[in-house]
Amino acid sequence: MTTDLTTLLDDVLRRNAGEPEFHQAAREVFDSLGPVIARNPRYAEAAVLERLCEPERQIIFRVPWTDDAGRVQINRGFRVEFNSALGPFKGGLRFHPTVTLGTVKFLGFEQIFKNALTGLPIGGGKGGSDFDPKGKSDAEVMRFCQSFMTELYRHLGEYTDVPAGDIGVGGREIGYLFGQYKRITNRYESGVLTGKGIGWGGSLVRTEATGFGAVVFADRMLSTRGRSFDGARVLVSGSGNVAIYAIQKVQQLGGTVVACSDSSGVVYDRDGLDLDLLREIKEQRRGRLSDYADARGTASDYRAGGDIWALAAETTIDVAIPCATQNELGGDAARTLASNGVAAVVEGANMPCTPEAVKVLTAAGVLFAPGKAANAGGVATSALEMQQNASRDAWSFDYAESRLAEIMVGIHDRCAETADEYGAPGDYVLGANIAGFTRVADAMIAMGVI
Ligand code: NDP
Ligand code: 2IT
Repeated sequence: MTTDLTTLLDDVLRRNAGEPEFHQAAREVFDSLGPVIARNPRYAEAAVLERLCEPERQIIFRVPWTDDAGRVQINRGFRVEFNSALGPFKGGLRFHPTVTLGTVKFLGFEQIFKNALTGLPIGGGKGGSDFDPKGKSDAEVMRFCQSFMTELYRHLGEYTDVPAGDIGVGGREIGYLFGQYKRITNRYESGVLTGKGIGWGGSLVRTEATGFGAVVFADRMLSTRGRSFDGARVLVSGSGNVAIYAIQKVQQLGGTVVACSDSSGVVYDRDGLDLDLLREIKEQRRGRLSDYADARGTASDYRAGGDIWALAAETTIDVAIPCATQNELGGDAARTLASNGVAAVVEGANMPCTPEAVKVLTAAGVLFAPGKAANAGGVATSALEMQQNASRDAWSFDYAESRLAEIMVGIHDRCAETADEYGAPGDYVLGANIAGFTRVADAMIAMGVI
């Protein structure tokens, strides 16, 4: 990193004290940008990076709601509208007890570059709450979502800010949020939220998009080394939206996913996971992986509190796809994967690999795809949902999936070509950061100092 960039990063860290995840995301981007700023002094002259690191608007609000026992509960709501140079703020909402402003800022910052990489007209933002949907009744979730939207609606709009799901926010929550927005504004403004139900403005393939897209990206990346998913053995961490559809696409491409996880444990099915059963338990019953293992009997080995990546030392693994949460794959796990012949690690989640893990993997020659490139299929398909809403149209599954695949291959190739152009072939982190940054930076410069 140049001295100028180091000074600038120090300033960002100082101005955003106590936000370690945001620091981590910013540092990774700064680490990549030296060469592009050296080649284009106008980026420094226009203070593009300083502006990029300062969200356009940050909203923090109280969310009061009443639980089923009649007690008043208070949560905190966030929306960080980070950058709208390329389009309306776009990014998911996360409901999880660990959510802080720093979490939302890291996710919003990543989202700027991710959305730019899709080539679609979407800016970057993120939101959420420290509300924990686990163990809550549908009625409690509804009351929480209604209260959350009663405050947030004034900041949203199909041309302003368009949220979607993330951890803890799926079709049920988007339905309640959309209903309250519609009620308050008296507008059927379909394009104000994405991830809607298929019968009322949603897009086919949005549910599958992040997991499918990550595997399409991985497949393209493996092909650069003459490999594929056919016959591959794969680990997918998590067992939520992204994990489930990553598993499905790996299976469709002829691979076997032998394990997945949740925050309580790991299931290891040496001959491959039963996806129908997994979906029934997670999507229909909102159950735990321990329930899956109970239903699967001897075909499944459940390890409470286990570490999914340690399985690479026990059985052959070709590809690892972390799809749970940030910093879930650290240096030790990376060493286990690298020393046991894993060919590729592909981030389905946002920033699941620690900086040390990324260093270990790349030093060992393991292909590594950063989340902002590999998991962009979700938000890209959200933009396709907005496109369908704007034209009052509904595409077929096959057409939407073909658009997704085309976008993912495009992102892969843009990252790979950018890495080549900057003398770092195979460095997808550098390629993603520079390609995403350039698109946003050029738009910001064109629009003047705003
Ligand atoms: P879900 O809520 O559907 O699933 C999250 C999964 O990750 C669950 O299995 C959950 O287990 C597990 N998990 C969450 N936190 C932890 C933790 N601290 N330790 C271990 N496991 C954990 O979320 P998504 O699948 O939508 O999101 C997963 C990741 O993908 C996130 O990083 C998200 O930001 C990212 N992402 C999501 C997109 C989307 O379209 N949904 C798009 C792009 C990225 P448990 O049930 O026990 O909590
Ligand atoms: O991290 C992400 O890209 C998402 N959670 C999806 C965002 C979206 O607007 O579809």
